[in-house]
Amino acid sequence: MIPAHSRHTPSDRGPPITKQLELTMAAETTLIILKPDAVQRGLMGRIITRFEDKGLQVCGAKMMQIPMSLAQTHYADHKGKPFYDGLVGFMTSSPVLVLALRGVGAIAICRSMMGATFGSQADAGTIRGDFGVSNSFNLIHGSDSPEAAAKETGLFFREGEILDWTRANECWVYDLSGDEPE
Ligand code: IDP
Ligand code: MG
Repeated sequence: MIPAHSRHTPSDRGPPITKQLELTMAAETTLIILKPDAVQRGLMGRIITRFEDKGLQVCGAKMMQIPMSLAQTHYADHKGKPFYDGLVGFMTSSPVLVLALRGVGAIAICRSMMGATFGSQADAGTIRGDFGVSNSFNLIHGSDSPEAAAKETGLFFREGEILDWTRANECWVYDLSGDEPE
């Protein structure tokens, strides 16, 4: 139990540190990549806005051109499939924006916001459904499980590049009055 007199962060007058800790422990951090087509088509801002509007927190952001070796590691599960060479060629062809997004249930929330893999089949209202028609140029990657999220955030971000920070409006994004953030 943290004593009452030290429940506030020393550096500012932020929310009680016990509530921050509960939220940090309950939240997931997922890896999102805005793929070369999203960057080239000038869709970065609109896609990030969707995640921010939803209430997800940006904890890491990095623009990069993915080296071939990293693309191959990231998509290792797809090696041998007919689209694999095209996929790693596409992902390394032009800059991407890599994001670490945090929130309670962030992995599943981001996957549902992305929509089905093929732009031609993704529902209207999803990122892939609203911004694309192509099946291979499908704008966005998102981790599909807690194991994948841990592995992928470690592949794309170095120690210290994903930040723990508290949003000023956190207590209006989640109900923090109970034992768990809701
Ligand atoms: P996901 O991105 O929705 O998780 P995965 O099945 O993991 O979909 O495939 C990884 C990526 O490989 C897709 O996002 C897409 O860019 C590409 N891809 C998957 N299946 C095909 C295909 O049949 N043709 C072309 N590209 C594909
Ligand atoms: Mg996948």
